[in-house]
Amino acid sequence: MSSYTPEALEAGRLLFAGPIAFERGVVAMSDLPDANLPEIAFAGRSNVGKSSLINALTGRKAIARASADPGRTRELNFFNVGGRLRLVDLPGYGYAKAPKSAIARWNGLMRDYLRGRPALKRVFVLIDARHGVKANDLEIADALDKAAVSYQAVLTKLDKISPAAQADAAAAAARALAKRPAAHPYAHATSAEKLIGIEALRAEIAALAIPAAQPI
Ligand SMILES: Nc1nc2c(ncn2[C@@H]2O[C@H](COP(=O)(O)OP(=O)(O)O)[C@@H](O)[C@H]2O)c(=O)[nH]1
Ligand SMILES: [Mg+2]
Repeated sequence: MSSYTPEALEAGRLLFAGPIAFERGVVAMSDLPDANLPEIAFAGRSNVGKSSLINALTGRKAIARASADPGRTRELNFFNVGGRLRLVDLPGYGYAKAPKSAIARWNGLMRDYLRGRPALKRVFVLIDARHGVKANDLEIADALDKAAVSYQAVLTKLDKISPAAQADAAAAAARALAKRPAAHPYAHATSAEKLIGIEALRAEIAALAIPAAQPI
């Protein structure tokens, strides 16, 4: 477990209480916004809960379109949080209702982004609490280790497993990534539906943002 000071939790609350806007959907590396803010990306299998988690963090119901139809997110979607950082909703990997050539193109774009983006400060690798770390999560972890991009497991849909299983699931996810060079040792555990673990994740994110402007 990891704990956050009241100051860190307040910094997280304040960051997400301010203005947040969808900035752009990117389909090619040439469309990326200027790398003038830290970026935090959300990666994970289709349907793992990426868009729902971004909605929960921002407290806005549909800023990132969540969908029961897996694989609908085909772009890198950038959200500007108070001019202090960007959240990036990545295309889901795994199942998608699309031709193989299109899937290969999104995967290529995602890999190029993950490998070659100096502004990228952390990748949250979302893991369904019911299913644990899968082979394609480990492929992403391998790519991030190679590129020396810091990443961290975030369990989703915690409400779908029993309270007794919840602590074990987080520990198992952390264990599955342990000893990998770029992996963060602590796994977050969240539910977008029941708003579990959201304050802690906001605090984690706020620590990576550029500092808030001080009132004069
Ligand atoms: N019970 C539960 N369902 C969730 C949670 N997060 C997402 N879902 C559901 O899982 C499905 C996929 O979510 P979505 O955010 O679109 O996944 P994405 O494809 O990774 O962006 C939707 O039906 C969501 O309502 C959660 O924390 N708890
Ligand atoms: Mg989505």
